[in-house]
Amino acid sequence: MAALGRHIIVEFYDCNPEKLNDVVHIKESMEESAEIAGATLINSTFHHFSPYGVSGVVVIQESHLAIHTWPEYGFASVDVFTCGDSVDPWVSYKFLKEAFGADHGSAIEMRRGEMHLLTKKDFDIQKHRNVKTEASGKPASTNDIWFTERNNDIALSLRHSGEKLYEAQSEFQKVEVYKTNAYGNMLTLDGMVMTTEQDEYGYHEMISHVPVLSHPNPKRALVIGGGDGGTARELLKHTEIEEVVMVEIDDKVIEASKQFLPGIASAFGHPKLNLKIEDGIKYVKDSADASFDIVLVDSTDPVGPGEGLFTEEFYREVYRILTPNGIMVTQSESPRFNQKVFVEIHECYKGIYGKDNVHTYLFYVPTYPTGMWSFSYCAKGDTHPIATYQKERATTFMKNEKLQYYNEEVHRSAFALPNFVKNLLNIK
Ligand code: SPD
Repeated sequence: MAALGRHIIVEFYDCNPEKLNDVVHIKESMEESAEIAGATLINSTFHHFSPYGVSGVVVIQESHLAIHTWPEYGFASVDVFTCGDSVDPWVSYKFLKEAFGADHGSAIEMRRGEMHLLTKKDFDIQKHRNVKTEASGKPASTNDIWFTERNNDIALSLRHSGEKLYEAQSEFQKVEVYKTNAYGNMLTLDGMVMTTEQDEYGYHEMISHVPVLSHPNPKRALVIGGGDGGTARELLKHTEIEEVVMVEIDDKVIEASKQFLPGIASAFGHPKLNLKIEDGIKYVKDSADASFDIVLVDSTDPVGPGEGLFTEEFYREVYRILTPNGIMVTQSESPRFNQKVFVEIHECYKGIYGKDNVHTYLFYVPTYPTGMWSFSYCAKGDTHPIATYQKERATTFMKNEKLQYYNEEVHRSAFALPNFVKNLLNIK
């Protein structure tokens, strides 16, 4: 052989965008293309980037294959680098062109390590042979596949099994459930993490118990969104609440959660739960004045169907349907990850409820980018999350319910904001 290796640099055009955004499909195709070309797999690592794009590498005993995809352009760039005579990179090329549904492709081949330019060094190769590796035959291949949620500067990655437990493109969004290694099953909407089995309790306990235990007599609660069921589950632990109306726009979220997040979705079917599959914005608009004591906006992020839940018009309607002592709590994004939205919606709340009636609180959620997330407590009347918080009621409730995150100290301390957050919100 006149060179150590062959390297083909490939461009695939007009591919199927869905396929180029499917990390599992890409990983499997890249691995299979290596195997049929005669290569031996060592390991692979693949990342999906929210909302679109996949990068990955397959390490083979004979070098590597790498890919980067731009689903929005139907474009994939692929490198196939092989050493030795037993692997043909063009076999991988043909297979991948088919696998990505490419209309056309182009490639250039480079010879790597031209023999006439190389000089053998004084290096006793026998001395370095790893007898154990040779004796065991084929090296063990490892699986390394990651889900990544990111903005331009920050990302959070979770390793998963590569198996998608649920996948549906609903009228509103892409609904998926992955099996993660560290956090159990995970629900994502349009590539953004909504909840996982192992850390959901922080979000659901804090969005519910803080307002309910700060309200003197909560009877009717409304949840906007919250299709996984976790918020309703927590609200329904309060026996004084007579009815929880939950309005979720997307029945696929409920279907996926019932099937793959049964612990979170455990309150569906509860006699006090009045579940409505419809647009929450319209539901609020059509509701009577002063009809709910508690309104929880358990929304997605402000893109897709969640966008309208981050508008002044919607929050004014929520204010109208609250009883005089009513409380609205919204998920209000992250002070780091979504700083602009975080600041803007707080300004908006203050304009509606008054500066002294809006109280931001923080909680930790390891599976959301940056791990720091916020809720906003907005009081129509005189309730205050610390001053009117009912400590004894909270203690009894906590003991009975064996909560995993919420307790009375956490309730109070969640409102203690770091200086950088105070500065963002202009709090002295
Ligand atoms: N980036 C995640 C924003 C919060 C989304 N809502 C979570 C739903 C949990 N019930």
